[in-house]
Amino acid sequence: MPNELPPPVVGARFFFALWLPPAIASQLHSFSGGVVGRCGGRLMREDALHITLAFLGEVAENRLPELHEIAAAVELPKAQVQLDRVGFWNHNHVLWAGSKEPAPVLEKLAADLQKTLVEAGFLGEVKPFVPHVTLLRKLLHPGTLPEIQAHEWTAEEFVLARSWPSDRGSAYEVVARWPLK
Ligand code: 3AM
Repeated sequence: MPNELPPPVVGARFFFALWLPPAIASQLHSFSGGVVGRCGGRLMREDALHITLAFLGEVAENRLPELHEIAAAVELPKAQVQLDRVGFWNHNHVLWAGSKEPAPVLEKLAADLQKTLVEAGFLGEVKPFVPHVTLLRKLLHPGTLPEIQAHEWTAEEFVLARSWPSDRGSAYEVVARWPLK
């Protein structure tokens, strides 16, 4: 079914992403819940777990059809994704899951998509890409970083998602999907 334009949400910020398969999201969410119990932090919702490929910020309503056209025209390969390590960023207090060795095809996916978005004026520049899934926010002291069981899957689609502030932190919604070739 073709992607339809969603009803607007005021202040929504858009991004392209790979959404996690539900079974892997569930396991990572349980794992993260254990970390919150020991160390605090704010748990990401299980159905919001994703790998951001390109963050666009607010997009003018009248440019959304163009964004959809660009995404539909992009020929990107399916990507093998491996989540086999946990990391912590001090600067934003985020605990994340990522890859010890990110697959080059995954890095190319983000780079190609960002390049197309720069050419179309949706992005100012191609940003360095560190494939990761944010698990917890507002974590002050992670202690010794725990090991995770390795998870792997083949991403067969990428999505356009939007987020907006809500009472319980950011709300996330997938608004459109396109297959990887
Ligand atoms: O995938 P993660 O969780 O690392 O932090 C936001 C989230 O990243 C990030 O976009 C993703 C989807 O919301 N984000 C939010 N504001 C941003 C900004 N101004 C941003 N990334 C870059 N610049």
